[in-house]
Amino acid sequence: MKIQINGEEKEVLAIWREYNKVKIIDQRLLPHKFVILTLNSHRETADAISDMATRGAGSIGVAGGYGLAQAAIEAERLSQKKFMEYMNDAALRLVNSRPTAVNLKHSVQRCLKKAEKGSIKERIIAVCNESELIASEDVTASRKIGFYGDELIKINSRILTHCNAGALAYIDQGTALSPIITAYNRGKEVFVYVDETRPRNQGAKITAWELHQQDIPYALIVDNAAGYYMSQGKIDLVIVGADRIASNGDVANKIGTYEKAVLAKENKIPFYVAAPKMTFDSECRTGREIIIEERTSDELTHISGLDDEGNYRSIKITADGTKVLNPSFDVTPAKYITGFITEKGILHRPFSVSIKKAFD
Ligand code: RUB
Repeated sequence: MKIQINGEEKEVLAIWREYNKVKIIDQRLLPHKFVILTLNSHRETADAISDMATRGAGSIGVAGGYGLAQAAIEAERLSQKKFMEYMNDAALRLVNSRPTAVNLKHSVQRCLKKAEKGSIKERIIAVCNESELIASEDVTASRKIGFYGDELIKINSRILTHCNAGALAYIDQGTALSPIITAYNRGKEVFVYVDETRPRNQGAKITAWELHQQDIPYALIVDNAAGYYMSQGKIDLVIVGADRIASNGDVANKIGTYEKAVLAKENKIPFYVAAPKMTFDSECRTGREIIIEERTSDELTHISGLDDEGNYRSIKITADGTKVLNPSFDVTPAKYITGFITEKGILHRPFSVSIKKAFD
């Protein structure tokens, strides 16, 4: 992703590894501060995932693989038995750092498998290589999702997206934003409606910033405005990302996605989910089996940003003792989804057949 920092154009990734250190863009501070964090151990990487310093299904998947590579290096001097104990413990810690996005589990499982055979040295190399393979597969999948999704975007399309499924969520062009970026770079005029995405405002803070960096025309809207614009005939297409997709096509994504999908159907607007193979969970039959992460109350009771003096602040917006419920994701039943934009092309109904055919 190309970004402007202090007037200088730079090419950066959301996450990368330098041997036993993981580097991430601290997404909690965007768009006001651009800070690269160094994570020195797999424990720090697990904490960065649960604190959402890095976020988005793809990025936390890559972080999980890199975390396991760190764990392998940390366990270098242990016996084979102790090495595996250490790796299993690290894998559990990483997988449990966030429960909903299945990319994390898939990535950690793949890397853990590489820790099972050979000398300790061979195992470390195999785990590190697998973690890099996952990151490079994401880049390829992101580009292919852009390529296939581009065909859905007509000249002057007005597209709604929810949360952030761009370069910060999934290297290197994102999932939901990748078709939009591809279409725009091929000369199609587009306009993006960006849901703010309460409570953490990933749309307002990250998606709007990413589109701005790429000069793609957009407007930020409050979450409650999507239905209004749909009913006015101002939205032609909805594209969102996903955190876990069940075998029947039910989709877990950021809280509020379900509402947008129902509204899209009511207004006869195509609703697409852009996601790679890693986000499809063949072990999960329907959306009912997906664990929905419940996050802390301060995400609703407080709001953060810059004050008039340019200082980063968190302020309380509710009365003391306010009771909060804060599910981070919801499940959109497959019946509301027009299709999946994947690295294997667009998947159509019946999804239980097309998903199996594409990825088995
Ligand atoms: C992120 C979110 C994104 C998906 C898709 O939630 O819901 O839409 O993860 O991302 P959070 P990707 O900010 O809570 O992690 O583009 O990586 O598939």
